[in-house]
Parts: sequence; C-alpha cells; structure tokens
Amino acid sequence: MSALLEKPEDGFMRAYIGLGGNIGDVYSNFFKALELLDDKPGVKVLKISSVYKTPPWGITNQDWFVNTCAVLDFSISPVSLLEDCLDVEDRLNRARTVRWGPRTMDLDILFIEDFEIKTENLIVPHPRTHLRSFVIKPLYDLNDQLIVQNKTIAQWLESFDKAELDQIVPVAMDETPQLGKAEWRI
Ligand code: A4P
Ligand code: MG
Repeated sequence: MSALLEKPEDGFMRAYIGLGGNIGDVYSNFFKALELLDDKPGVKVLKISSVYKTPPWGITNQDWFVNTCAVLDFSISPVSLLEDCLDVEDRLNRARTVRWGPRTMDLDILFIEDFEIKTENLIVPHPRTHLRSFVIKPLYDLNDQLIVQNKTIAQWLESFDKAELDQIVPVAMDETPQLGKAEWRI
C-alpha cells in the first residue's frame, strides 16, 4: 500500500528519488544522504520506502546492491535539485569510474510531478525507471498510482517476472538501527 501525502505547499514541487549503492554501509548511507538533502535550503524529505537487497543490473558481476526510493518536496529549480543530489553523492565519497559499476551512493531523480525535462545533464522522468524492478518495487511503496511512460507503477510492477521480483528482498527493520527521522518511515 502507498503512503498518502497531502499536496505540496504552494511554490513546491514533488520529486521521487532513487537511491542505490553496493559499497560500504549503504543502508546507513541512505539516511545520511537523506539528512544531507533535507538540510539543503528548499528541500524537504517526506518519506522513504522500504529498503531492498537487489541483484546487480547492467554489469552483473559485481556485489548485490541495496536500493530504496524517497519522495521529497522542493522549491528550488530541478537543476539545483540535481546539483544537490550530486553534492550529496560526492560527500558520501562517490567516485565516478565505471558506468553501472560499483558505487557507495547513487542518487537519481526518477520523477517530478507535472514536470519534464530533457537536457544534456538532466533527463526527467529518468528514462530507465520502468525497466528496473529495483526502482519500481520501492516506488510502489511510496505511490503505486504514479504514472510513468503511460502506465501506473502498479502496472509496471505486474510486468516483471515473479522470479525477478522474488529476488528483491526487503531488509528487515529489526536487523537495522533506527536512522533518519521517524516521520520519514512509511
Ligand atoms: N543525469 C541525467 N538525468 C538524471 C537524473 N534524472 N537523475 C545525469 C540523476 N542524474 C541524471 O550519472 C551521470 C549523469 O547523469 C549525472 O552527472 C547527471 O548529470 P552518474 O550517476 O554519474 O552515472 P551512472 O549512475 O553510472 O549512470 P547511470 O546511467 O545513471 O546509471 P544508473 O542508471 O544510475 O545505474 N543494479 C541494482 N540492483 N541497483 C542499482 O542501484 N545502479 C546502477 C547504476 C547499475 N546497476 C544497478 C544499480
Ligand atoms: Mg546515476
């Protein structure tokens, strides 16, 4: 079931962000990343989905990833939001080496409500969102009715093989310390 959120305040837009990594304590780093983003002027983190262990996509001979999604409201420009995301990646020691390769923290802007852009540095909606079960499954936790590429997240979730979805396992909360703000939990 998805979290029900009030509409954004005047002057704010709503964004869905994908977070992933496969180096270090990724679970804790998700909460560090969201705290750093929430501290940025004009950015308010609202909710984080469940956190999942996921098989590597793209380059498959690397460690399993940990993935999650978050929803946030922002009053800065979408390009400034991307700059904030890149700054947070840098602060969490992200080294940009291999495309789709191992990383401590990747932040992708997946979707911004009522907004589209296609420039060299920013493409929203993120063009690969609907192809990735490790993105669709956590997005479903946040808003199963969000429409991406003319289908709801619920419909995209149904489009994946059961065997693929079964590999995407939530990280049990009782295995993990309580991190971030309590109100972020769905
Ligand atoms: N950029 C353009 N649009 C966006 C957007 N909507 N959000 C530009 C974020 N960035 C956007 O990103 C390169 C540039 O993309 C940014 O500087 C920005 O200007 P990057 O993060 O350095 O490159 P990347 O992540 O290596 O490439 P790419 O294609 O973004 O990779 P993905 O799509 O992020 O995939 N398997 C599992 N299970 N879980 C994962 O999280 N992640 C990847 C990386 C591969 N396999 C995975 C996972
Ligand atoms: Mg990326």
